[in-house]
Order: sequence, then C-alpha cells, then structure tokens
Amino acid sequence: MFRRILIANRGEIAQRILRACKELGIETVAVYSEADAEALYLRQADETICIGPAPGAQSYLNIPAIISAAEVADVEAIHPGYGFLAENAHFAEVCQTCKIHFIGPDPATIEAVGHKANAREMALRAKVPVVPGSDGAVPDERTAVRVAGEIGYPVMVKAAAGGGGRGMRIARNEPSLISGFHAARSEAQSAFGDATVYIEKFVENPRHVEIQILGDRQGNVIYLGERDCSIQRRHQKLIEESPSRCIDDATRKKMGEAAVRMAKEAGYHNAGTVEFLVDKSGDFYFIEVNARIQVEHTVTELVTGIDLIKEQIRLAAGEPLGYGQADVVCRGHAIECRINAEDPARDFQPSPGLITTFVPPGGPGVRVDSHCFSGYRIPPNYDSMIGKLLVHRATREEAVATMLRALGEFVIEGPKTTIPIHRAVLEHSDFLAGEHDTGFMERYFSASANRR
Ligand code: MV4
Repeated sequence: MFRRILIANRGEIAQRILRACKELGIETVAVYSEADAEALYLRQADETICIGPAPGAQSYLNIPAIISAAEVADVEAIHPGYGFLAENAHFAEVCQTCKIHFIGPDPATIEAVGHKANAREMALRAKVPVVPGSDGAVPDERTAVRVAGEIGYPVMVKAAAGGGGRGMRIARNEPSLISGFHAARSEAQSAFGDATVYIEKFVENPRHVEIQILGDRQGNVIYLGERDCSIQRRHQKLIEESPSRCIDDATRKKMGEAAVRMAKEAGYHNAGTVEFLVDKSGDFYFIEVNARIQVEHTVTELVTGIDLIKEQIRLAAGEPLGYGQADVVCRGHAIECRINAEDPARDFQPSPGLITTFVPPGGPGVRVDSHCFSGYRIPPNYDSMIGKLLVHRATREEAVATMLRALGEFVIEGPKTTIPIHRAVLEHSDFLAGEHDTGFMERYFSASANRR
C-alpha cells in the first residue's frame, strides 16, 4: 500500500480523498492555487504546496507544477479527483514516466475510451448494445447524408473527442444535417482541437443511467449497480439516485454485465463509469465511458456500503478486488442533490463570494460532502458546487421525505443557491412518479417553460 499520496484537485473532492487517506493511514500532500489558500481541508493535510495562481490552467491543470510538487514532497501516487487532469492520458503517462502511480486506469485506456467513436466500436466488439449509427468517424458531408439516410432521421452528430454535450447537433432532416455536420465539426475543432465527428440515431427524451464498475490489475471487473442521472440542466447533473426507477432487475443485470464486458474490452482497471441511454420501451444503449471517479460516486457508496475512494487507492496499488459480484448487495434508496452557488432566478448564473452562515443538515440517513464553512469565500475561478447533500433510506418515498427535510435544515447565507430548485423537483408529480427523463428540467424549469 502507498505511504504518501498527492491530491491533484480542490474543493469537496480534495476533502473527500483526504478523508479516505486518513482512514487508510496514508500521508497526504494537498496542492492549492492562490485562490484556495484559505481552504480548511489544507489544515488536515500532512503537507501543502502552492502550485500557482488562481486560473486552472496555471494551477490544477499545470502538469509541470504538479509533478514538481509530487517529486519535492516524495509521494508514491497522485489522485486526480474529477475534472482538471482526471481524464488526461498525457498526464497519466507523465506520472508513469516519473514512477508515480496515477490513481486511475492506464493512459492507453483513458485515450481509447476518450475517443467516443472508438469507444463505440469497442462496445460493438464487446457485444454491448449501441445506438444505431456510423461505423466510426464520418469524414465528410456525403458520408453523413448517406449514414443518416440509412439509419433514418432524427440523428445526432457528435464530436468524437467530446462528451458532456459539447460539439453535438440534432438533425431532423437533410438540410439541418448538412449544417449541423459542419457546425459540430467546427465546434469540436475549437473546443477539443479535433474535428472528428460520428453519427447516431437520436433517442428522444432518454433516461440517463450509468453503471459504476471496479476493476483490478488482475483483470477482475465487477459492477456496483446503477445511478439514474436524468435530472440535468444544460448537461450539468442536478440530482442523481440509485436504484433507477426505469429499469427492472433483469435489465439491471444485463446492463451491469454489458458494462463489465465493455470494461474488459478496454483493459480497464480502477473505478469507472459506463453511461447508457434508456429509451421509452426500456431498451438501453451504450454512449460513453467515464475514466474517472465521478461527482455522484457517493450515491453508489450509500447503496453498496463500499468506499469507492479507498477502493481506487487499493486497486492503484495493485491489490486485487477482495470480493466478487455475488458479494455486492445494493440496499435501500439513495438520492444526491448537488448544491451550487448559482442564482436560479438569473438563469443559474454563478453566485460566488462570502458564505456568511453555513449550517449543514444532519440526523438519520443524511450525508453532506462539502469543503465549505461559515466565513468561506467561494472563489469565482472554478465550478460553483458548494457541496453534495445525500440521503439513504429504505425506500424512494422515504428518501424523498428525508431529502426535503434536510434541504429545509440547510442554512447557506451569502450566495444564492440551487436549494429551492431541488425542493421544486422533489415535489414535482413526474419526479415522484419516477416518470422524469432528460427533458424534465427543460420542460418545467427553463426560462421559456416559466413563460408558458
Ligand atoms: C444522445 C441523446 C440522444 N440520442 N445520443 C448528452 C451528453 C452526452 N453524454 C450524450 N448526450 C446525449 N446523447 C443519442 N443518440 C441525448 C443526449 C442528451 C442527454 C443525455 C444524457 C443526459 C442528459 C441529456 C440531455 C440532452 C441530451
């Protein structure tokens, strides 16, 4: 096992990784930008190193600064958290070259699944259902028109290097396909430096269901149930839950086994997520692999009782999974609300600045993962997440009741927050009935929906 780890991240996930290291008896090195010098979790680290000015590009994305810190502090491994360098194959390779363990999959695996057209082909090879679409990349307009004609409209043009919604266009007919093809290509070129696109049949208002997987370096892979992340706004998740209301036990097993086949095809080890779309008839289709720990990993921790950050560290150190698929039991129902410093009345504009009062909820079934405290100033430089509020209860109905109670207890004064939006979603009849899909937020909570 590692003696000392560097945490190449900030905010709640830096705090979360610190906690896991403490429990494992591993020394921690926390790096921080000039904007994060007052972070409270820095006091819990064994060593802290400033890696640069506030902008991410000069600090949390600054590979030379982070590697220098790791060498100076003499760590054996780096945990990248999520965002920043978490899915940067080049960074994972630099770590390898410097004989520092990267806590995540191999650089080649990150690279292979990061290219979405390539990941699609891997899924096909692994007999994982994919949305009907192109065989790999679509090089030109003529091919795009032919492929769309074959699979039938509507279709979606997607950036191969993309993910998270950028470089995507829906086309319902040939003229819009032609303009969408070029628009997606140029957006992909400027956002990712790679204009490659591919085409899929467009699934109308799908559910977003993802499978958590764990793999060891010995080739064992297991799945830890699913998370339903259908409550999103502009590709930002707001609420995640497990189990999903839109799949039955038979589908859950098929989806889990498909995710494991995909991971094995990719030579995946450590923690990862395989994302699927689920359509109205309950059929599921692979869309992407996320080669990192995700914000919402906590939902899976609650239903399985497995500490995913500790598992990531153990697996990166080369330890085998200590249990098999039959040992994984999902209990009860977990819900997570991401509380952001954003103003719902002003189109979710970021609302950084001083938190004058911060009183998190507690009591039975409640977990709060946050780095915030009364007197903390949220810097304007990074994402606006204040923290994650989670509940774990025997049933979905009880989980919703506990979440509403906990949201009511949560006092955050200073910035505007998304707490009122969470209350409204949790009280909505479609959400309570489990009938929500990825179109839910746009339908009921967008500016145009409010004018209707
Ligand atoms: C789709 C889709 C419909 N059909 N692909 C959005 C982000 C990226 N991860 C994939 N996304 C989608 N891909 C096909 N073939 C609809 C979406 C999508 C979506 C997916 C998951 C959660 C929220 C979403 C919101 C809008 C669109």
